Amino acid sequence: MLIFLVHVRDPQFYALPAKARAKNGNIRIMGFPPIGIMSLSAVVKRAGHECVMFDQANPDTPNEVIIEEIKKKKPALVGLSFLSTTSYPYAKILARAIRATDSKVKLAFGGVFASLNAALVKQQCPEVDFVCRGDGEQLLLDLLERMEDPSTVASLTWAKDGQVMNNPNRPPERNLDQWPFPDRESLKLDFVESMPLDVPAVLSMERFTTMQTSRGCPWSCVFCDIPIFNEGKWRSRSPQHVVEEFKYLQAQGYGSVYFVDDHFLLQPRRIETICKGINDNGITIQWGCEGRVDSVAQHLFPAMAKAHCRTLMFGLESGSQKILDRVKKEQTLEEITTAVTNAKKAGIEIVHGFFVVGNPDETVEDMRATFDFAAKLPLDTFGFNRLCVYRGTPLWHEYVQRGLINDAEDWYKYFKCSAIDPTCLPGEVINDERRAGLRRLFIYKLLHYPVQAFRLLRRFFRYMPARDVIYLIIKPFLGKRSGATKAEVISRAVEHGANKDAAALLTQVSDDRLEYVIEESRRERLRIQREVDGELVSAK
Ligand code: B12
Ligand code: SF4
Repeated sequence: MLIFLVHVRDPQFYALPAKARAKNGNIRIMGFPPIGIMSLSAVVKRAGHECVMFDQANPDTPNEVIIEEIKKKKPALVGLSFLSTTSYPYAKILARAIRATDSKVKLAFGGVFASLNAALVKQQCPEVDFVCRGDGEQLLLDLLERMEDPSTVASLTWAKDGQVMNNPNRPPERNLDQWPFPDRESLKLDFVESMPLDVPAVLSMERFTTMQTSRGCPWSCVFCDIPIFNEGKWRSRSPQHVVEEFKYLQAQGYGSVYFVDDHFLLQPRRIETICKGINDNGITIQWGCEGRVDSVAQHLFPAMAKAHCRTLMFGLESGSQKILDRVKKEQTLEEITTAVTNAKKAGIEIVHGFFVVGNPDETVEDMRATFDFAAKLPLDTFGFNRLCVYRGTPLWHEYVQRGLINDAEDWYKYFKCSAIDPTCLPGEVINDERRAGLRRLFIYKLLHYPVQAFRLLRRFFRYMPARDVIYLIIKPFLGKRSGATKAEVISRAVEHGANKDAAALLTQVSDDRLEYVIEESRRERLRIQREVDGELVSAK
């Protein structure tokens, strides 16, 4: 069977570098590769099917081209894969456009958002035949076998005689080693390593890819839906399987890998074996991962550094214990300090802290404590996102109970908590405090960690236009009216207020307006891209 798989992207989260072609002719993208569809492509191809992938980050394959290809090649199934609430509007529009031109082709949705809202998605998008919940590997194989009567395909939501059917869940697959490595060869795209942070910086132009060595997380922070998606379980590939993939990637010329695992640091023995395997096999790829600060694997940070772990990212969230407890993070300020210090002492080059501001019950003093705490930690980089609430999380349930959210009407909307929760500070106050906090933090870092600050700036200047680096540094000092640089607008300026607001608002636009709004924003993005390309050409 011929299957099309499309990774539906939210344009805020990738960019085309100015020199857009790699030596091998592939288009170069700053961002993460679509590992979800790449994993599925490898699985269906091994089973003897044909598979064509499309990634919406590729300017050569906009919706119109995908639809033309569907008309021409008549695939048996088109799978649309998307991650989050903010990409759902784009997926809806594409699904409807496909259905408008082909009434027969089978359409499937998959990914975290679709999984957690399957029945509602099926009702709102009747043009989509199947909503696939959770892991897709075995599910897709089963579906391809039983597409005409999918009543026995576990974890599938579909409709029979106008009734939405939720087939029972399949148990989370424990044997992840059975699946082939993702199909990274079939997309004409090369990804370069952009900084996986909320700044539009590139830290290396090495050929970059992602890997998933484990799935899930057994904690239950109130704002996170990972434990729900994975039924509170953590599952992993064997260290040998991970090292084999590293060997393969090294042979393919990759220089940098980021693990999309939710908590890589969970099992010490596994980490130790992976690090040993990397060294024993002469692998030189630099890699990065995320984990919790209460990890019992911290004695292995030196071994990780020796095995080329270059980036370690922690979900630190807040510098106020009261707020850490409120969001049920189950970690202490002491644990944060210890983990960050241990990682730096071990020689890990970039230690990053993810923080959230705009939490329930957070006061101005709590926010100030967060920035002052972050300033004193030996972190190399940091990001301060506004807290948002997603359907399915414990915080969502709390908001429904408190009457702040109407589950039936709001399920597909993306809210900053401060927009709906009166126990949060107002948005303006949060933004003002964040700007002031960043100013204090920058000054503190320059005075107390000059070498670290210098190294970071040197990295920025190496890969970004000088004016953008300067802008990035002075932005917090410019006050409220500072806009984005052009490079920021077209890049992963995730935390640029206006972009984030636009992404959030798009989830609240009525279905009739969606198409128009998305088309307008696509045009604007293209215009900016052309303008920037034009400027770069004339500068040469
Ligand atoms: C890497 C990552 C990113 C990266 C890269 C995204 C990319 N384009 O590849 C970056 C940093 C850009 C990012 C940004 C954001 N992310 Co993010 N991200 C992740 C992360 C950590 C891993 C995703 C991943 O690669 N998984 C590995 C692959 C193999 O899994 P998968 O894609 O889910 O696919 C599997 C199944 O879902 C299924 N499947 C998927 N598609 C299909 C299709 C079919 C037909 C079938 C049958 C099956 C199927 O099969 C696959 C194999 O089993 C997840 C957490 C997580 N564990 O999922 C959060 C996560 C998806 N992100 C999240 C969020 C909120 C965001 C942002 C909105 C953050 C923000 N506020 O700015 C943005 C929006 C991004 C967007 N809309 O595109 C949330 C989503 C919550 C929600 N309900 O909306 C998650 C769940 C994290 C969390 N709990 O907060 N993200
Ligand atoms: S530790 Fe991280 S992945 Fe686990 S529930 Fe909390 S935020 Fe989610």
